[in-house]
Amino acid sequence: MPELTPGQFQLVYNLLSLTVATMFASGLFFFGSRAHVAHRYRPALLVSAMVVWIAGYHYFRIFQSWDGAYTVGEEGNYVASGKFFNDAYRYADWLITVPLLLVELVAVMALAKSEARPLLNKLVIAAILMIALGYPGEISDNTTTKFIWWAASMVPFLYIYAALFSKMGPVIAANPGRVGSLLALARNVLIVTWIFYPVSFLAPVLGLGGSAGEVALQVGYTIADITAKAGFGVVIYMIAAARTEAEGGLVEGAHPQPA
Ligand SMILES: *C/C=C(C)/C=C/C=C(C)/C=C/C1=C(C)CCCC1(C)C
Repeated sequence: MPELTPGQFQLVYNLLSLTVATMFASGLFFFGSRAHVAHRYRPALLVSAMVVWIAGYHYFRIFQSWDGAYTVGEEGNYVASGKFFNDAYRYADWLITVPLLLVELVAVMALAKSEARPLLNKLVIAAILMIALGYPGEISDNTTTKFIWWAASMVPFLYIYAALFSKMGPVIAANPGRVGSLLALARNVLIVTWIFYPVSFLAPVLGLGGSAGEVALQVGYTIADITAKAGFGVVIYMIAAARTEAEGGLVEGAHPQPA
């Protein structure tokens, strides 16, 4: 772990702490919002809640690990304590949450089962490959090794982008109005926020060495996670609500009244 100034250490420390709070709070919102959408879209909100709760747990562990990995040195700077900083929590988290984010998106696309299944299978396999191929590069200190695994991981990454464009285009076109524009927003939020990951991955090798590289990587991944999980979940909720309204609102009997 590179030596950090107090400001650098605290920036990451506070951001990790804020992320724990954001993830748990948004999970409560997604869970509670299920009652406002039609039955068909409730699983999408449940999955949104699961994603941010899983991430909240992992952020809590990353926060503890970050705190433990540093100690205050003689000159007041933060130096490695000798305890291991476990960055693998991120990859373990992504391995579960990235496929679930794709489940959320496909669920609100409201495709026929015969179309949704094969699409989801392809996306999930690509997502798992993308993360598994990135990990050996993440833990390597060798620039060439990092670039090789980065390039390998970019293949399934770009495949996911291509698949989303080709599959979502017709669905967006078939839903003029609010539902279509929200679906386009969900796709754009995904596409923009996911770019942060391969870029942050490269921060330590693209001129940002040492402490600045480590801080840029932690800040980049964390901001991306908040937007790609909590922010994305809000858009998924908006789509589910707009679809519910377009389909005639909550049907009678969805909320059984006490006799
Ligand atoms: C909530 C977590 C999300 C949405 C994580 C997404 C992660 C990626 C899109 C990661 C992509 C990577 C590459 C395309 C190349 C370098 C290695 C990765 C795994 C950082």
